[in-house]
Amino acid sequence: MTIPRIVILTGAGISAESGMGTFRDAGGLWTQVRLEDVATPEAFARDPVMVLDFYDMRRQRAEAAEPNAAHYALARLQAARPGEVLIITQNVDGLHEKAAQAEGADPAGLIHMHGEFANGLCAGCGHRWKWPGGRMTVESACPACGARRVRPDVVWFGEMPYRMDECFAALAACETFVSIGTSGAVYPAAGFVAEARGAGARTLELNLEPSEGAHYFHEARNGLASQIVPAWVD
Ligand code: BJW
Repeated sequence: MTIPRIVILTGAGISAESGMGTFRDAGGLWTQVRLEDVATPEAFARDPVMVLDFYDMRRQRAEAAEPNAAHYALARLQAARPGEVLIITQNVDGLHEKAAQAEGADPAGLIHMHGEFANGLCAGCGHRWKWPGGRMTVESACPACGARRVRPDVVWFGEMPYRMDECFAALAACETFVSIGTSGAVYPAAGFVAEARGAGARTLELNLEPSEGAHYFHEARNGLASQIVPAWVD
């Protein structure tokens, strides 16, 4: 991809109206389950059955979910401006891809910095592959090395998010940075606005309410993603 003019960071809030739930809102995932019990490499080493069951339940919900008006609006923007719009998503649910396919947007304009439910990862050899469907269990074997240490290809706390060099290069060169549906509580994504603004980008937050980092943005619009994202795009 050429250097994009617009970089868009998305978080759980963009998928909330597709039924995916968020992490830190009232009733969010981390108010129901301790993240230390399910979203760290140590948790997987301690209790792989519980961690795999937790992710199987969420993978099934994601497979059944449909994009909402916000995902479609971003995909339309990408399709209308080929190569100019990069979406960096923290979400692992696959809803940006479904929208991109429907709107004819190039999937190369999407970075999954926290991985994808749709893939398996071998905790032994690091091989990543498209998960064929069905349950991921402690009996599942890596197709590359045969180890029975298969886990979802998602980035847990203490792990390095994916494709950070590409993200920071795009943030340093973009004209506009837009953050959608993210609380700004998790790094390195929470630092993207400062990075882009420091390099001269215009910055905009689209979120239900002001996020933890709202003061870093030039402009903020608050409301439901399904309404404020299409309004910004169109
Ligand atoms: C709506 C809406 C609607 C609702 N419309 N809006 C101190 C101690 C220990 C560690 C650290 C530390 N300081 C920093 C760290 C590092 C740590 C970290 O940030 N910890 C914080 C808790 C402090 N980060 C890491 O470990 C990361 N790795 C790392 O830093 O590597 C080193 C490195 C250094 C330098 C450069 C590069 C790397 C890895 C973080 C991995 C996060 N993983 C998870 C789980 C993924 C798999 C899974 O799904 O289970 O990622 S945690 C979870 O949080 C998930 C999300 O992607 C992420 C962010 O959440 P998000 O999307 O913002 O959701 P919410 O719920 O927080 O917010 C939703 C927002 O939407 C809200 O604002 C609502 O208002 C809004 N909303 N409905 C519009 N309808």
